[in-house]
Amino acid sequence: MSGWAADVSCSYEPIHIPGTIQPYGALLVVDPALRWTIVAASRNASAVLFETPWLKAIIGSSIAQVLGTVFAKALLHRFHEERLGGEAPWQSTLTLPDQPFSLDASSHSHAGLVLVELERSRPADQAEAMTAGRLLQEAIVELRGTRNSLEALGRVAARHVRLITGYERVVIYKFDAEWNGQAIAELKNDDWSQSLDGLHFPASDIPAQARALYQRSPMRFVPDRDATPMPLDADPVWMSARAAPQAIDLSFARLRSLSPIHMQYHRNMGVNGSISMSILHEQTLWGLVICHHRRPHHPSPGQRTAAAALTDVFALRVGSNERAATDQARRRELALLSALLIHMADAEDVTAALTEGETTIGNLFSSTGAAVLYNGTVALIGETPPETDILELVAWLRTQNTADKLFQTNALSAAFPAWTRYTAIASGVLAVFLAADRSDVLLWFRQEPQIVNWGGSPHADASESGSILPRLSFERWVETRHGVATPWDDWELEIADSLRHGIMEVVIRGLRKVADLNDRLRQSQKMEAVGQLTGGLAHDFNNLLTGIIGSLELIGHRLGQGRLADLDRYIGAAMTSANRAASLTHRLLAFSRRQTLDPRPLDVNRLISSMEDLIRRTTGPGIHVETVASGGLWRTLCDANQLENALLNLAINARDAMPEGGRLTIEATNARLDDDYADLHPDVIAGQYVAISVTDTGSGMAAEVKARAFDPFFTTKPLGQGTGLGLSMVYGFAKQSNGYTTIYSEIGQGTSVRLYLPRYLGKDDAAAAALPVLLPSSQGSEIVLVVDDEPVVRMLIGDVLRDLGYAVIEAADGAEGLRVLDSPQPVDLLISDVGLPGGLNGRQLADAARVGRPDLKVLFITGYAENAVLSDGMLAPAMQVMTKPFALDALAAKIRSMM
Ligand code: BLA
Repeated sequence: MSGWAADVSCSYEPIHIPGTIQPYGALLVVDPALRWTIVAASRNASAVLFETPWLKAIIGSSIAQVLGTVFAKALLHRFHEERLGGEAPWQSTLTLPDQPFSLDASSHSHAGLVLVELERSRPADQAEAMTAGRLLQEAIVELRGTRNSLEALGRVAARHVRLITGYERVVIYKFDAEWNGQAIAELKNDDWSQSLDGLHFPASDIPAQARALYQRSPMRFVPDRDATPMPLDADPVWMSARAAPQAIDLSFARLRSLSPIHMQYHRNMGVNGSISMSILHEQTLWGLVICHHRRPHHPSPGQRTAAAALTDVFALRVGSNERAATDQARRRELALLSALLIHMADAEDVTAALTEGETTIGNLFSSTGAAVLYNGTVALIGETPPETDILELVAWLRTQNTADKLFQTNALSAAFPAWTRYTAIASGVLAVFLAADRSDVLLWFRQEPQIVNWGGSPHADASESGSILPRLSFERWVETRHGVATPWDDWELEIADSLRHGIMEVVIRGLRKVADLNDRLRQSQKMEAVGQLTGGLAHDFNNLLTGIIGSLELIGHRLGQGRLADLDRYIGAAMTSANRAASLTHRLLAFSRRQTLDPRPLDVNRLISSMEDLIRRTTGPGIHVETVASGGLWRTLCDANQLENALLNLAINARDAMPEGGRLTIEATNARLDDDYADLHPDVIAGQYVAISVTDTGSGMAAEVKARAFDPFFTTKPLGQGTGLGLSMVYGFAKQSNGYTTIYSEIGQGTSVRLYLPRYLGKDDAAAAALPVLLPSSQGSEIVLVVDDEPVVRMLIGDVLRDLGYAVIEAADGAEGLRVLDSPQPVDLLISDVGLPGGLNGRQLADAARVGRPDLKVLFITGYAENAVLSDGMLAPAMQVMTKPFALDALAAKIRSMM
């Protein structure tokens, strides 16, 4: 029987026994609609709650009568604030009057009921929780410092979870795209010979309904596999009055019994006590941290909480690791794409451009082979089936999903059995049709992943009654798989589509100028720099997130304990971290945006010092960053964002030239290029400049490298590490700003790139002056028209303006705005979103308004995607742009400066 059939069959398996719990704690079920009466309870409730279990009626009492009013009030409060979700139950401790022990409570609401689970604290719990907290801290420090390798990170996490909880074996389990999984790390007792490390397990071992639950509910805990389940008793009157008298849903109860078939699995594996915790990455179940013990094992609540927190930190760290890995692969393919397109723009022959020379389409997508069918000819690269079979395949492909430009599968033989004999080299295929007639096509092939080490045979056994049973053995079971290749990634499909687009534009429509490619390439270069940045920042980001989550957790904890004294401190810490994270994101977005050129008088010292932090984070701890601001620095006129972009590119180059660490100096000084210098350099105009140098102590460049350093696409970085556009962009930017770029470099000493930007002598621009401390308020009663389709944004802007003393008129779209502007209504300033519904965008609105009101001042506010509307060069006079998101005081300052 195949694994797939088992997955379907297992997905009907009930994932717990309804109506029973594990006996290590007690469960109370409360109906909020019935005045918070306890309507059901586990049969052990009074034994767990009371030292002397006299016959106290629990069912039928209110939760306040049994657990006290303080607890009941807090519970009610959380319920009304909807802070009792099963995903994040409320953890608290309470002590009942006259009872010598305290209770650890976990409460959540689900399906209209509130479930309170109580576990008696043991004498050692408090001390164990303290130790667990300390160990958790150590674990986080080590996880932060671990290099970007999944296995290394997994081992660190597993080792610390084991230290914190005392389990004999901890496994990090990762799902693949088909929900099969692999134990990617294992730490265990030496005397336990069974090893799961590296083994794969089929999807049916953790079937779909279990995965769906684990995505929402973070932990499964079984202290004793063989404990006798404890039944739930319910008030029969209440039960029969239920609209649908079904069992109480225990999905999110931490005490719930686990599926019997899974307990059998543990018996077969020799496991008794266990915990598994969900590793969530971008809202999906990435994997599990699985803990095993051969005997019963009962870590305390504090230890479990610490292990869960560590799992979350691991998930964050893994998330950034995966992003970095994808970024790197994507950047490599982007560089190849750029090279292919350039190649294409110069070449006469499409097929030759794609298949000959150093870079061919065969280099893309880790393919075994590729083919180009163009203009009736066929060219093959790498390992492929013979031409006749390829023609047969293409004839079939042309009949598939005829509306799509791309076709892809990672299991070709299943759909096209004629190719079953080629699975060893072509079990996956990606096809890109160049035009709608499907005559021309590019193909890539992938081979199957050969061998899988399963933990026991993945082909489930059926019992006599036909139900599927867990396997008996977990020994290594080697399978050679046929007919399935690694799936094509979404971003690979995107790149394939860009290539198709590029070929159509460049060749088929005859646009052979490199200039036509510039826009696309500039954007891909930016994406590359963003990738670099993200890689560098993700780490920091996680630190910040940890700060936020940690503080919030502490706040939650203290609130739970009713300790309100020190909360300000944690709220402050969380806010600080959140603000820092927000400013990093903001930078990143500003950077990746297609910019509208907006040259302004600029204080370079200020710009450099505002970037210092970002540069330091990008270059990493091995590089000492120093910025030198000289007094009396002249101002210059340029686009601040482009200058930031240039400096960042230079810093990244410098970092790459100093793999062993070193010093990076950024310095701004006044400079005079005199006539002698201008005579020597024909393109230089003598005059006053602001000179910004970026100097490293790295490997330096040889003369021939230096000579070509500004050429587009010239790069010294290994294939895949850069498109080579960094320096040429810097060069282009300086030229555009009427300045120059020079390089001084010596092998073994370092490199210094210097940007000369012309001195600006004009009137000071208010926006570039020092930031105002107080919100500037209106002088008279000027009138502002605000056009934005987003009501919340419109309201916020309106409120700020009114606070400042302006009169405000609001409009929800371009047409409504234009009606106001076409009327005699005086308007001093138009503030408009660029992207507006209803056929008239902000730019068109402003242009239309200026026909009748040529002096109207306009402030555009734009989001990321809309900037292109403004991007054809510079803005008309008295028009300015602000990009969302912005701080409200920055908006106020901008408006004041325009009035
Ligand atoms: C649940 N199966 C699970 C869980 C794990 C595994 C970790 C989560 C519950 C827990 O915390 O124990 C599987 N455990 C593994 C794997 C490793 C491991 C792969 O240690 C390897 C390192 N299981 C079967 C078959 C069926 C099945 C054939 O093998 C179905 C017929 C079902 N597994 C099954 C069900 C659950 C489960 C129903 C849900 C248990 C529950 O949450 O109630």
